[in-house]
Amino acid sequence: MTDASSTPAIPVTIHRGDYRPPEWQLPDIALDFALGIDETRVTAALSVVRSADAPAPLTLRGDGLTALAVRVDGEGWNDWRMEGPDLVVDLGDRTAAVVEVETAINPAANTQLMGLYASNGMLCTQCEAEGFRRITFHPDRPDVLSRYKVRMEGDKALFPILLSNGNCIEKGESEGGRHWALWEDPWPKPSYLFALVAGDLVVNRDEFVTLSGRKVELGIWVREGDVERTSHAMQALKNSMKWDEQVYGREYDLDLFNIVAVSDFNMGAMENKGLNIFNTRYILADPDTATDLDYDGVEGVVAHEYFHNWSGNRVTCRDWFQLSLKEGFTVFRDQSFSADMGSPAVKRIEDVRLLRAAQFPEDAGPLAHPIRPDSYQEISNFYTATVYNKGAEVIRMMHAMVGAERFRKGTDLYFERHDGEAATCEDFVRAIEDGAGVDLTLFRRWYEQAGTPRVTARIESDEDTGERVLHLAQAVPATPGQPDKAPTLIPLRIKAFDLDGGHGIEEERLVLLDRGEMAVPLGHYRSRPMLSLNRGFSAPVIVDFARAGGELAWLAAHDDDPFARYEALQQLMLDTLVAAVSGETVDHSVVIDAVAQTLGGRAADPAFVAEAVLLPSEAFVGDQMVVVDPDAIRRERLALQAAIGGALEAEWRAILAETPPPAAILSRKAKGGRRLRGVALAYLAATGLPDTPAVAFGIFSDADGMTERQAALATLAHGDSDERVAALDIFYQRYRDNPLVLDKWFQVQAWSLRPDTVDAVRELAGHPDFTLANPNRVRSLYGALTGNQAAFHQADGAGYRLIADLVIALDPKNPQTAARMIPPLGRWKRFDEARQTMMKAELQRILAQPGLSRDVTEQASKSLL
Ligand code: 0A1
Ligand code: ZN
Repeated sequence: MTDASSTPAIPVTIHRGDYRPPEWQLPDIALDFALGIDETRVTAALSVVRSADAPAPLTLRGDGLTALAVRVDGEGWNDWRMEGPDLVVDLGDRTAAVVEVETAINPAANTQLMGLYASNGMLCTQCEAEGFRRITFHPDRPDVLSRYKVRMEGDKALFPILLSNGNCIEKGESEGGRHWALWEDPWPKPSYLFALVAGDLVVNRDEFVTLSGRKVELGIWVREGDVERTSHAMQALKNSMKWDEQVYGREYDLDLFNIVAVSDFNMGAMENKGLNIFNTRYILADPDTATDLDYDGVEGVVAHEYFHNWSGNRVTCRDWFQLSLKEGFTVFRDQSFSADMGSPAVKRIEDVRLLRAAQFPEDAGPLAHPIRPDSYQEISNFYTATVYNKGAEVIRMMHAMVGAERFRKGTDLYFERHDGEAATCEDFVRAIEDGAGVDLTLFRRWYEQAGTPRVTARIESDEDTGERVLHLAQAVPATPGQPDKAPTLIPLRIKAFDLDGGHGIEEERLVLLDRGEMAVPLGHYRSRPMLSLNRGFSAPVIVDFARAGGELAWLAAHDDDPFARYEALQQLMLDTLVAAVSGETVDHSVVIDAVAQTLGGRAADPAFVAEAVLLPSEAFVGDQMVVVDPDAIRRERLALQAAIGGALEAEWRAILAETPPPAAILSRKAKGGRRLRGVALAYLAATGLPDTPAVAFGIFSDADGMTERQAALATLAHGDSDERVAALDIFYQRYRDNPLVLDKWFQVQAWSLRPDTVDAVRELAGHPDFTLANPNRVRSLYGALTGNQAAFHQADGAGYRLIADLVIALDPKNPQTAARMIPPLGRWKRFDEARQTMMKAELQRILAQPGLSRDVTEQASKSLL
């Protein structure tokens, strides 16, 4: 198998409407692996049962495979042929048979990291979405579920540990220093949940007793030397298991739950049944090497993969168009879990920030698609912020409309109805309707329509009677392939504050905006009430609401919903920045006063305060503009930062003068305290006061953990001091052998606000520690650059060129990761003509490459539309 030949760039479009049930079912599969790094022999025995009425050939999908032998019911079989990469076996009029196929694969040559591949001498698998067909011929579609028995044999010295799904039912030694193990998974599962790991690993063992008293053995497998860094992941796993019992009534269903961490992985982690495989980034954490945010990432991803055991594995997806069925729901579940483990308000702020940073731009660009897409060329391209994060928002809205108790009735019904099945998004919505007793007819449009709805709000006042009416209007913008949109059901939590007293403050209510325009009577007020709208971000929409002066500042200080307070202050900052970028003279004092006021609450909730006083990102400011001007945004944002930094210098210094909480303490308060110190340092440094590099270097040197150390390093990296050079060098020397920390070293340099960042990134790509073979490393350098708006959009187009060069170099090795670098180039419509021309030229240059993968072809060609 060679990687180049395995993904032909034939742009075949698959349509959701073309779904047909499978013609053959495969109730049982026995796999036999003779393991080797350069060659692994796979014998698959598929018991097949015809489900079609009439004889039909058995089509087994392959990707880069050759059939070395085919047998049917134990006999050599000649009635088969290759159709492109697939194996078609003619079984005549048989209705059942055992089809055996032998293949040989080369894990060491598998740089795509899909199927069976080698990573640091260990063998592991990644099968979602369509990687199983790179291991053996198989229908490889999620609606074909089988019980798996897996036997593997290999050199005991190279592969002392042999793992697969389910339980190990037998093992033994064989000749020539080899050994073997037999695993059996009693739960029928689709092929994308198959997993195998063989390597030299050590384990952190623990156990969990389920609600019904069953003992589950837990294991987190890592490389020697890493086991000390797995305790946070283990605690997160046990907390997740308990939470899913308490909140969703879901119990774990095997005697064993294993997690393996690998350093070469395309995504975050994978929920294979009973054998989750993780990017090391989401398992390993200790105070010296991981920041508080890294810790939260571990907790969230461990929970996410664990929750998939029910939302994804026990109930899986009928086809890949239903991906949000498992992903949107599971993200909602992991978000709720993390909120319960920490601060709900801060978690909501982080989730909304991510949605706005990653999903809103996607929904506004050429790659916009509904959470349940209608078509795709390469399914790997649809593991998107839309399917995951907007998908989670859609579930959250249903939760908000019916309340926790009725929502639980709905999910209970969903799991009961569809356990063991491959279901659809429609099945989920119907279960919520039936279980919770709600009509979601109109709400279903969230599954059909792409684009972020825009809600326009206006308060009409009758000065004589004091009556106030809120007028709401909604519009969903046109997106590729969807020129006309219909109104959908938008649940908006609102509250009106009466400043004149007397008439009493209204309780919060949930307004269901279920038509194009709607009037909501607010009651009688002597003066215009302060209106808090879309509280808690109850709907993933953009709100246009012209506010009276001072309203945002009042809400930032007084709203009783912390998210709404955050939102008001952000809007105030955003309005100020947009005005400044548009050339208006702005008065920074309103923002400064609001920041000062918010800082007053820092003792009670430092984490919230840290989030609230942070300036909106450059990209988010850009999203408010018709034509993004990256240089002006950079300039004005730095100016506002410096103004806040200077005006409140004493507070920032006071915060930094306090003794930081010890890094090993991970309480909400300790994490919040560190976060606020990072923000304080950034504000102070923005002033450019001469002592700030020394202050940052002091924090860097004194830090007893990575949160403070990285914050100080990132601040220094923006500047031009000797301390910058020294800190980068110290950091590198100290952590050069720790890949996850070295990623941070690349990342802070690519995030830098220095004007020479693009050149620095180009140079770092030639650093001996840089490699295209490791997706984390690629993201730490190039991913960070695309997130650095003014650098990526540097006026001479050097940033665009660098990303296009990367895509071209990476595509032959790892098309999935290469394709994920393209969307930033696809945002060209939002920029000036010169930048548009250069961005399009780079997309065209990519498309002109011969032998391009399907992944990159789809993303680059759609990005030009
Ligand atoms: N289902 C996983 C995501 C995932 C998807 C594709 C992969 O292939 C490289 C890997 C992981 C999740 O949601 O966590
Ligand atoms: Zn997932």
